Amino acid sequence: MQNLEALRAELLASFEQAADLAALDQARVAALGKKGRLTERMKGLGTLEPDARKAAGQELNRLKGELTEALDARRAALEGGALDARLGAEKVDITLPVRPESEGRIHPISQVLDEMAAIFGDMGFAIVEGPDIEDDFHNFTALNIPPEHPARQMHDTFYFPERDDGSRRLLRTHTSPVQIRTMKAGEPPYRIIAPGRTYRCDYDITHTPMFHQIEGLVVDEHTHMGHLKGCLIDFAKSFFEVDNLPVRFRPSYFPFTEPSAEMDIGCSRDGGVLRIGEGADWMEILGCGMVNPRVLEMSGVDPARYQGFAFGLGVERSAMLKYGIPDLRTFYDADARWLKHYGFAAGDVPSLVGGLTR
Ligand code: 2NM
Repeated sequence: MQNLEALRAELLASFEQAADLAALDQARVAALGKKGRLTERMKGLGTLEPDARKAAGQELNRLKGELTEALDARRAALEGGALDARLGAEKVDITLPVRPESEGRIHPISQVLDEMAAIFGDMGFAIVEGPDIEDDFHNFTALNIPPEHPARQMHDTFYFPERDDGSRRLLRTHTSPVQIRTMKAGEPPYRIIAPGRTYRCDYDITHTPMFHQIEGLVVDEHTHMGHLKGCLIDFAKSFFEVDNLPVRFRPSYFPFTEPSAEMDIGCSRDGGVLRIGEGADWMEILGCGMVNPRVLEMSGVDPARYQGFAFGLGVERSAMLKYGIPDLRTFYDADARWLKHYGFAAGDVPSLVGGLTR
């Protein structure tokens, strides 16, 4: 057995030199296979005297164990190297469309909802959702809308059939019931926006029976009209991407706020083209006000301790103004050419860091 050490070195070297898994397997067969170099040595043990055979057998077995370990280690290294090489060679651009020929577009409503969520999210608002099917209390009563109010009439609100107890459920006519539910569910302070679908029994050139709103609510111990103005002015500048946007607040009336106001932004309509942020004209963009103490009370919030502001705006109308879409009814025609023209590329997710629109 004097040249066992030489065989060991030779076989170990043959494993190390194997450049890939196939070459390593060849080296394994040449060493440990049926007719391998080590196997041949083991077969030769039978010709030895018993004492010598025992010692030589132990030596060969030890070497076999060592070679098997070396093989495993080299195999693991080659496998790892193969994976590294594959990872290095294969590149996947996860920002590409799933199919290069993909023509999908983000609908302007989704785009504007995402933009508004980015703006209010950046100001610290949480986004809250609620059911489309509501009851009288959350949609009307808690909002201080009296029983004889025209909004409650059959021809303005979609009602479901009467139930056994005489109550009727309805499709929410605004997202305000989400604010009511939020107030009833937890303690102030609240700082939320409620985006979503709303329904009114109306269809003409400026109304569709389903449309979208975003409403906001901020309630704390010392929230005041200055907060309302600062928040909504910042929002409008950010949304319309105009730094010195002219704004004004006009007194208005809503049952759920007192005082109430409507917010206008400056614009021009010279030659029939609307330009936002310049000129002598005004354009109404949203309604707002200080939450009526009666609304706070009906929602379980102590009006002697807390006060706040709320606002609401139409998403379709905002999209039309910002992106120059002339006809409301085209939003829901499901016309692929319209969507290709007015839609947005997937992956262009609005953020204040990247710019709302690129
Ligand atoms: C508007 C205008 C003004 C409003 C009020 C509330 C609530 F639930 F807090 F009382 N939510 N939304 C509100 C206030 C909505 O839409 C034009």
